[in-house]
Amino acid sequence: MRTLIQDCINNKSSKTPIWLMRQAGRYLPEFRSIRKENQDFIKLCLNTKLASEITIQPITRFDFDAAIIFSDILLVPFALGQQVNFKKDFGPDLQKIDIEKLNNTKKEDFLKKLNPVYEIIRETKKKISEKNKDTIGFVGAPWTLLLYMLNRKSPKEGNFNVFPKNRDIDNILIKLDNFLKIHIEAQIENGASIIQIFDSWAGLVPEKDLDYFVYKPIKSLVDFIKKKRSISICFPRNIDNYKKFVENVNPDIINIDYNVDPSTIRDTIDIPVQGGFDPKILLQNKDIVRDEVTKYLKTFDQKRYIFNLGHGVLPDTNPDMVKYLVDIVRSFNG
Ligand code: 1CP
Repeated sequence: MRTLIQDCINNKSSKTPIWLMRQAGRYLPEFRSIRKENQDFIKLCLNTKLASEITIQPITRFDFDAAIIFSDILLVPFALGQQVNFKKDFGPDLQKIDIEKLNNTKKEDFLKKLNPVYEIIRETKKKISEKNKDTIGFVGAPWTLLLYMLNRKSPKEGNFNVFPKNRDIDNILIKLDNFLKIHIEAQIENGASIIQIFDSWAGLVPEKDLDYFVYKPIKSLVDFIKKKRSISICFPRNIDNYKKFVENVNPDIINIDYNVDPSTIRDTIDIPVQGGFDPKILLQNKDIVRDEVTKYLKTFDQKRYIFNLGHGVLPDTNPDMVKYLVDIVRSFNG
């Protein structure tokens, strides 16, 4: 049976599906209580029982149309031999890259390290099997992973050094392409019906380098997902020109950020669109939320649109507001 998202992108339903990036996360008290007892974030992502429970938490509360696996894009550098710590009030802290280790990583060892992720997908599928919802697996795009691997911390607030294109970079990108495909394939084989590719730092790439760092590497993954008969969603966050991205990469669904004008997107892009709603609006009062959500939905009325945010749910968001949001979206056209 097709899910609501699949019906939406095939033009078979006028109902707007909804799920939210970071729907499993710090705004939920039930997540925070597990997190408090599990200080090591990577370990938590690899704990089959807890990670599948966290994945389901927002489904139980809000009945979203898709469950995104509780995991992280930085598990790939971790499985390629680079140590990753998540430090409180700092973010990810990566050990210096060891090219030798990267070059010597074997497929079997990589898959063994990430095997809990695939079990989490199977567990999640089992738990929502009666609900006809999508299970979303994901990866970080090569550029965003490369950036974390070389910068060793978040590049937010200009906190990063530009690096030159050279043979080392070429080599890392080739390795990432290879191992991301292995990770994508295993997620699909274990039950992920959609793969979202997060290029969170695409906005930092200069126009002249977009082809090398963004379009080509992501297109390679999107083509692979197509070959596996799964669905791809791309989120090249803060990129200047989404239309050009879509023309070059041709994903099934494009996720937009909240800095772009949604009506321009609607008028210039023909493929299904996801997201875009500013997560900060959910910190306002209910009247504002209702007006803004309704305005957003009207912009995409009659179009193939999946409601989501232009970035993740903020930690200070009141879960009651998320419930309110879901009710507005569901009553808009149902
Ligand atoms: O309790 C905590 O401190 C952990 C916070 C947290 C969570 C809940 C992190 C640390 N990662 C996650 C889960 C996560 N990460 C998901 C789960 C599924 C869901 O959406 O519910 C997903 C899809 C991600 C993906 C991810 N991780 C991205 C891409 C999306 C984005 O936010 O731009 C990125 C960049 C990361 C790296 C990461 N993970 C966590 C942090 C603090 C960061 C760094 C962010 C930064 O550089 O500012």
